[in-house]
Amino acid sequence: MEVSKIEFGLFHNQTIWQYTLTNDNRMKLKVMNYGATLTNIEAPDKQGNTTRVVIGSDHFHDYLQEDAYFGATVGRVAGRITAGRFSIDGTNYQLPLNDGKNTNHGGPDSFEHLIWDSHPFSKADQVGVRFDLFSPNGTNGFPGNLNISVFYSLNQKNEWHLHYEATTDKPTLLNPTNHVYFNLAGDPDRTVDSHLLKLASHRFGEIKKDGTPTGRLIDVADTPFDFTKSAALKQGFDSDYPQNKLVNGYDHPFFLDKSGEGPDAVLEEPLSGRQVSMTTTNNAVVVYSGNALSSQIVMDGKPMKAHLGMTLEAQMMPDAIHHEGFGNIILRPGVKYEADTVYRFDLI
Ligand code: G6D
Repeated sequence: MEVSKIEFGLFHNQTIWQYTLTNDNRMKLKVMNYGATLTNIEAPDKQGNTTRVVIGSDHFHDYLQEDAYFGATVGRVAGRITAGRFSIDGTNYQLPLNDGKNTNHGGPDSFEHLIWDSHPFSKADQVGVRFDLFSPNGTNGFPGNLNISVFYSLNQKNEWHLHYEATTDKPTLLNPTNHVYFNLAGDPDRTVDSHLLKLASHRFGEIKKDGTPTGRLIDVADTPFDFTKSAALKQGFDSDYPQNKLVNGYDHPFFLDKSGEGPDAVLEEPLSGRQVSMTTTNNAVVVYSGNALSSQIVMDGKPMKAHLGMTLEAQMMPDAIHHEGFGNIILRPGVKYEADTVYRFDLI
């Protein structure tokens, strides 16, 4: 196994480093210190061909023209916070509104646009990079001086492991995720329509027109949100089911059953034979099927289009601060935040 690095670009006169993590099974992970962002995953198909299986680019400047958070670390709070407002211990906070009347993904120019300190590491059973960020009190309106680290690692079991750690000196909100878009086909022209998804989730979060949760958890039975058995994404693409029509696909949190049996999510692409299984300590996974991707965004010379990739954003339920039962995302002084998500790549 190996970790190597190259100069990937310059941003505000600071060097952007791209690290390549390689294991002995021909799997590669590429990550950069801009946004602690995953820029590529290469994994073999059933014929042994390795190719890109996530949306990304080998050219740093592509990331400066896109607002789709490709592979980015998202925070302090992934997803929307209604009206960008919340209170903790009786103190009210107002965040900048960067998504209509709400705040999305931690507000403008957040984790995904910052340069993180990067520290490669190599252990007997894994190679990786630790990214560190200091987010000062008041950043985008969030209270507390926050120190956060994101550990990316790759092992010999073809597992991409994301480990998060954070501390704060004042009560604040924290609900980070990674915004990777998978497309396991390895063909940049093929959408994820025929990708098969299985989720260990019997309830999904209903959303409003503006993308914020209503607070209702809806049973997936007899809806295009039923992925309790493996099903093709396209069941929600041409559906007239109101929650699919609202967003032209999926842009929804799935509340995980946490039954303790098997992975929380399994995504498969039958032609290539590739499979990725996800397990997380979080209580939800947001499935966004790239509905808004358009040819205005070009990555690696390829124009984007709707449904060219889909996310499995492991996180606590969006807008949790406003909905009972969505989980706790308040981080307090003296508590060490920790979360883990593992994506394991196999062949069907
Ligand atoms: C859109 O509503 C979607 C989000 O879920 C997604 O994260 C973003 O595009 C990239 O805002």
